[in-house]
Formats: sequence, structure tokens, C-alpha cells
Amino acid sequence: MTPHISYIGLGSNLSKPTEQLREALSALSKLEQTQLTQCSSFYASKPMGPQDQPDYVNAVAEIHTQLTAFELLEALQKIEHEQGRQRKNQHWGPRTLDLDILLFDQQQINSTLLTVPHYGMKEREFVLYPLHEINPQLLLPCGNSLISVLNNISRNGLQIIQQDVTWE
Ligand code: ROI
Repeated sequence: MTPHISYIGLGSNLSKPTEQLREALSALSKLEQTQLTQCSSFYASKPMGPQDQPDYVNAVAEIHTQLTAFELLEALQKIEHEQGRQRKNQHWGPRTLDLDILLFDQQQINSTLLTVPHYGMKEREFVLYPLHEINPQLLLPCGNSLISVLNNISRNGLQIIQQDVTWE
């Protein structure tokens, strides 16, 4: 069967964020029925939400998978928990590791467990720019091109901190 193509947003601002992302990539590369095919550079980004928290490290990965979107969600939550995900009670507060399904083929999923495309992605420079880096031609399920959405969003200080990211 032809695999699903999915884009995963990675984010961390606690407990050595760059290492959190590296470890998450290694775990993604070992997921059953899944190939990790691309990863963007690592970016430093200003926190969206309360400003009294550290800057984030963000990236976007592309995978090819035979899992369903719900199986993938479960697998990502397992990785988050294995990396000791901590989240303070604060709304939009700091976090050790977030793995978000941004896109899953051209599917639109609206369930209590999962919303795809990710509800916030079109407003988030730390998602749009890394995604554009690995797939500049991407069309979104809403019918707009990624580039047309990205052209309306400021970089907001977004900076590449590590290029040519590889995984074991
Ligand atoms: N802000 C940035 N810059 N990066 C994130 O990954 C991120 N994740 C979040 C909130 C708290 C919304 N802010 C973020 O969940």
C-alpha cells in the first residue's frame, strides 16, 4: 500500500530542547511501519503564549507511514511520555516535548482526540517556515498553497540554529 505522508511539528523549551528534539527524531526513525524521510533545520523561536518562559526550539519532520492518523497520534504520545514530558498547569506554558501531527496526506480530521490539519499551524511561524524548508511546493487541504499562507506571517525573530540535521 502507498504510505501516508505526514508532517510532524516538534517543539521544546525545557530540559535541553535541542537534545529533546534529537532524541525525538531518533524515536521517530524507529517507529514501526514508518520511515523518517526529512527533517528541517532546528529553529529558535519566541514563545507563543506567556512571554515569561524560555525560547523554544522547533522543527518539522516528514514521515511516510502505514499507520493510521490515530495510531500515529498514540505513537507520538508514547514518545512524549517516554521523554518525561512535563507540562506545568499554566495555559500555553513551557513543555519538555510536543509532537504534533500537522498534516496527514490531505485528510481533514475533526474528532475530540485529534484535529488535522493542526488547528494553529497557519498562524505559527515556527511551523510554517520549517515546513516550507522541507516542502516548498506544499498544498494545504484548505486549497491554499503553503507559500501563500507563509507570506502573511512574520518570522517574528525565528532563527536557524542548526542546519543539516541528521538522525541515527
Ligand atoms: N511557542 C513556540 N515558539 N514554539 C512552540 O512549539 C510552542 N508550543 C506551544 C505554545 C505554548 C503555544 N507556544 C509555543 O504549545
